[in-house]
Amino acid sequence: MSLITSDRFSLIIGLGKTGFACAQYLAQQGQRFQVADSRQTPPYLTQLQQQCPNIIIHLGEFEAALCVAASEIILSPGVSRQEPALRAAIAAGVTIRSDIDVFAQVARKAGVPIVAITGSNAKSTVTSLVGQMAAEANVNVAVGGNLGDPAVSLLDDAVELYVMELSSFQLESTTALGADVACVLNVSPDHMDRYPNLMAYHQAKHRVFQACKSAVVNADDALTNPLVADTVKQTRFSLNDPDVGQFGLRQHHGEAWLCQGLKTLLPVAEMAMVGRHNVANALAALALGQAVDLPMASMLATLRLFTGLRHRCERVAERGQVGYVNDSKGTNVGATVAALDGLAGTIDGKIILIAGGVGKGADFSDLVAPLVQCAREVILMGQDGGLIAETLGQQVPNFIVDDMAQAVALAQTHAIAGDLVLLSPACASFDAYSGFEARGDDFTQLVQAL
Ligand code: UMA
Ligand code: ADP
Repeated sequence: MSLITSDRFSLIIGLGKTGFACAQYLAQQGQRFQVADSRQTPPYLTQLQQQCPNIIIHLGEFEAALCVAASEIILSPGVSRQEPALRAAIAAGVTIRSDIDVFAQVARKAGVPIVAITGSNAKSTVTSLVGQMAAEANVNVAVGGNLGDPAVSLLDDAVELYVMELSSFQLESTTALGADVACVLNVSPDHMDRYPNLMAYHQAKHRVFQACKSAVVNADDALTNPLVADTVKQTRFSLNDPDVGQFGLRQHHGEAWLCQGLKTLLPVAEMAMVGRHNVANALAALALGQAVDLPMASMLATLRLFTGLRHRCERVAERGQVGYVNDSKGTNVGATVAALDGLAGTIDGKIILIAGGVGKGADFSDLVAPLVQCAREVILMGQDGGLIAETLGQQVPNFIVDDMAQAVALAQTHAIAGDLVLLSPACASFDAYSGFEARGDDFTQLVQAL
C-alpha cells in the first residue's frame, strides 16, 4: 500500500509566477511533486533548479501519460483545460486544481476570511481599494492573486484577512472556494480566444460564488447575479437610488452622494478617484468591506485618499489645454467603453482615442455608439488596429499609424483646447510590449516630452 502511495505525485503545470509559488509551497510542506511547462525556458526555471535541485522538471509539449500518472494536477492560469494532455487527465479522473484552490483550502482551515473579487473589469482597482481600506483599519491584510502576488505565496499565520483578485482562468479549476464574501463586479466579453462563447466565460467567473457565505451584486449588470441559495446574504450596489441596506447614489442638497439605503455616506466630489465607473468601484468596495466588518468611517476615509492605480484612467499631462490620460489597462472593449463613458462628462471638448493591439478575438462593435457620442477621432495601431478601423468604418473618423510615437504626435496635431487624448486600447499589448505597464509608460514618456 505504502509503495503505491509513494509513487503518487502532484504535477504542477506551468512554471511562471504561479507554478513557482506552488512549487515553493509544496516543497515547504514536504510533498512529492513534479513540474511541467510547455516552454523550453520557462520564466522560473533557474530559480526552481536552484531552490529544489531534486525536483523533476518536464519541458516541451505536455505529455498525456505524465498528466494521467499524477495524483493531482495544479494548473497555472495561463494553460487551458482544453490542452489534449489535460483532457486526457480529466477523462482519467485526475483532480485538476488551481493555485487558488490550494490557497483557499489552507486559508479556510485557518479560519481566515477571504474576500474574492472577479469581473471583466475593475478587479485590480477594487481589490487594491478593499486592501487599503483593511490596512487603514489596522487589519493585517494580504492582497494579491491575479493582481500580481500568487495567492499561495501570501499564506502566513499572521494574516487576518485575504483580499483576492481572481481571474476566470484561475476560477476554471477552483472548486468550493468558500469565500466570506464574493463578487463578480461586471461581465463583458474578454478572452474570447480562450472561451468558445460568453456563456462559458460567464460560467467560469461565477465559480467565485461556490460555497460563499455572502455575495455582493452589481444591480446595474444582470450578468453578475449569483445562483446561490436564498440563505446566502446578498448586498447590491448600483449607480441609482439604493433600496434599504443596499449601496447606491443619491442626490442630497444638490450633489451626488454615496449612500447606503437612506443613509448618506460621502459626497462623490470628496472621493479621490475620478470618473463615473470609479463611483461604482467605490460602492462595490464599501459593500465588500462591510461584509467582512471593516468600519464604515475608516472605509470612507480611504475613499478620500485612494487616487486609483497607475495605467487606469491616470491623468499624466496637460499640454495646451489638452488633457492626456493613460488607461493602458483598458485591455478589452468593456473597459474602453467604461473609460469613454466615465471621462466624457468631465471635459468640455471631445476625446481622441488611441486604441489597438491584440484583440483576443473580440467583437469591437460596442465601441461605435460611445465613440460616435464623444470622440473627435480614433487613432489605431497594432495587430488588430485594422480590424477596429473596419468596425468603425465611416461612423467615426479614424487613422492607422505604425506605433505609439506616431499616435501621440498625430493626436497632438489634431487636438483642440478642451479635448482629452485617451490611451485605452481595448486590446492586450503583447504584439508590441512586454505588458500593459510598458505600453502605458511609453505613452506617458512620449506625452510628457511634448
Ligand atoms: N504558458 C505556456 N506554457 C506553460 C505555462 C504557461 O506557454 O506551460 C504561457 C501561458 O499561455 C501564458 C504565459 O505563459 O501566456 C503565462 O502563464 P502562467 O500561467 O505561467 O502565468 P503566471 O506567471 O503564473 O501569472 C499568472 C497570471 N497570468 C495569467 O493568467 C496569464 C497573472 O495574471 C497573475 O498575476 C499571476 O498568475 C499571479 O496570480 C496576469 C494576467 O494577464 C496579470 N491575467 C489575465 C488578465 O488579467 O486578464 C487573466
Ligand atoms: P482588471 O483588473 O479587471 O483589469 P482594473 O482595475 O485594472 O481592472 O481596470 C481595468 C480597466 O477597466 C480600467 O483601465 C478602466 O478602463 C476599466 N474600468 C474601471 N472600472 C470599471 C468599471 N466599473 N466598469 C467597467 N470598466 C471599468
